[in-house]
Amino acid sequence: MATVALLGNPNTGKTTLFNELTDKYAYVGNWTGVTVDKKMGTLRHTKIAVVDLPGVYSLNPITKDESVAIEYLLHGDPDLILNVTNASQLKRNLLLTIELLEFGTPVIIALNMIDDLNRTNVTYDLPTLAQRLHCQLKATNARNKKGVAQLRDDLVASLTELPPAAALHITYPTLVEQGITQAAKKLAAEHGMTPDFARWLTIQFMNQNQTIRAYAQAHDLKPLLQSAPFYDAQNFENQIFTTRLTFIEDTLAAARRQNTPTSQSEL
Ligand code: GDP
Ligand code: K
Ligand code: MG
Repeated sequence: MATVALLGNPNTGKTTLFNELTDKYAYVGNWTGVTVDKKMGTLRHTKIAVVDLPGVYSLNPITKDESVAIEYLLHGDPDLILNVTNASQLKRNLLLTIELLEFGTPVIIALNMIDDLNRTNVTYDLPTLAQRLHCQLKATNARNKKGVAQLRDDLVASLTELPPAAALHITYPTLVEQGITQAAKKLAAEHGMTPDFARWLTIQFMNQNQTIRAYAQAHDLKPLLQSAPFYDAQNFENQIFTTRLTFIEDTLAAARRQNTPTSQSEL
């Protein structure tokens, strides 16, 4: 049975959306040894499982609560990620989105709280965002149940009909990029990983993700990753962060439009 995982920053409306998308749910505790509950349900009128996870700002966990998201990606094997965002705070929200898009599992973005954005004079052209981010986006107002039925249909369609989009590949600064590419190639060849997962893992490892460091240790990947020529690259984390932020700013600038009284008015 297919599984959809809800992931996003705290307070973006994940649980509200989860409640609107599902018709029955249960709490499942103590999952992979983490004491935080995750909430599981089934997508209305389907047998597709939906999982609500604690909100995070990045996949690099600081607390145990925050590690649930990345543990779920590593071990939960979701078929589709529903990335719930606050449409008025995309610049910050898309930092997590990039980490999810790099992971390689298909992503649909809910631009939730679209009612708040509609009260400003800014709107976004969804086809432009979709093209730049390599994924579908849907505007929703989970509190007023607007856009939720369409989102549900999109989730079903992308699990049953549509070919999955390729993972997002942001090109990082030259030395960092060369290092990532080289280590990811070796990981894929020597450890049977998909190229997308190998690339994602390398980036997360170099970005000091402690969960991924432990994963690399457990799977004996550390020597390979630490032998990469960029291992001592100065300010690796800074370069990754800055490149992602520039990508987000360019993406939002390309998609930004002046709001008119009629645009998206039904939401
Ligand atoms: P979570 O932390 O991501 O699970 O977020 P919640 O589902 O708990 O929602 C946080 C708050 O945002 C609650 O007060 C919700 O009622 C509110 N909320 C959720 N979706 C929307 C929306 O689309 N528009 C508005 N205005 N508020 C929303
Ligand atoms: K909350
Ligand atoms: Mg919640």
